[in-house]
Amino acid sequence: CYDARHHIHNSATSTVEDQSDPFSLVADELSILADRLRSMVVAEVPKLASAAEYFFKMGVEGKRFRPTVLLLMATALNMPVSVSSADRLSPASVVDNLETQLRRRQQCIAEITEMIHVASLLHDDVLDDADTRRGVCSLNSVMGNKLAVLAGDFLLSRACVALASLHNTEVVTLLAKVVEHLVTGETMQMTTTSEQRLNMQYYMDKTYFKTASLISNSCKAIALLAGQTAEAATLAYEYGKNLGLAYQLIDDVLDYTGTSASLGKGSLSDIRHGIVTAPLLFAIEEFPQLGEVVQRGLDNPADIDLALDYL
Ligand code: GRG
Repeated sequence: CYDARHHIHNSATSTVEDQSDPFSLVADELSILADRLRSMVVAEVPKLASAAEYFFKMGVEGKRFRPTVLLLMATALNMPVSVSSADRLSPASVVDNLETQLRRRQQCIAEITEMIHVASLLHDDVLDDADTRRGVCSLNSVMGNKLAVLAGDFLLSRACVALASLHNTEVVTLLAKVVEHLVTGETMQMTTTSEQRLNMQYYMDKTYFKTASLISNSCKAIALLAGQTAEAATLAYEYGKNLGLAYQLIDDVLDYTGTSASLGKGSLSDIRHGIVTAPLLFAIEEFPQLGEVVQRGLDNPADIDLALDYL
């Protein structure tokens, strides 16, 4: 994760396209995305404006993983725009224009996805009472929980307006449903019973809702806008789903292995909140006695230390 953050800042300033660095392939578009996000979060009430702008204007950009994947997928899937026989006689600039419009619509999906993602981070930090995010103080710790929740709502509203501007009901439905999935995943995490917390399938379902749904459905949206077949759109969805699941699994491992500096937030936060993720579930498969410790609830610091000894 740290490397990705490092890459993105290098890419944005690099003029040489490095074919082996996916971030650099879309560096120009990522910089347009940053500008557009800044211009889209202007609110009329100054307090709300400064809250909503917190992450977009401070240069605290995160890794931009989702927009990068989406822009790369657009590059891979866009076919030459088909033109009617009348248009075929038109100058090449007409075709260029259609291709530019398609790309712009796909960039809009990347912006919407990042706004939904940041809205979920703002709410998540309130729910977790987290004081650090993206290596700086979380918005809730600087401006309070109430403004952080409202700033998240504001970003969601801006995402909805941008979504509506695409005039594509299927894409609107896909991304609207993702917000429900994010809420579902978070609720599953908050209400896990002692039986569910040791169940790998429950963890994977929660991980789909919490992380993979946004990536998979936005990948599908990119394919649909590109005019791909339903089969190809489903493949784009499956690709995004597996990538999203892998991304969360790695994130969960890094919570154990990373440092606060490399993570941009505190480490060991899952186990300290009693949240059981993949590293612990795999360790329980190897050491069943660890399952008993985890089943007790991890409310006790001594149990957390005991569990960490097994990892
Ligand atoms: C208001 C949309 C909305 C949702 C409310 C709080 C909540 C329901 C959902 C939280 C979902 C959540 C925080 C999932 C974790 C996803 C995840 C892997 C976050 C970290 O993503 P990175 O590493 O972060 O891409 P950066 O900062 O780099 O963007």
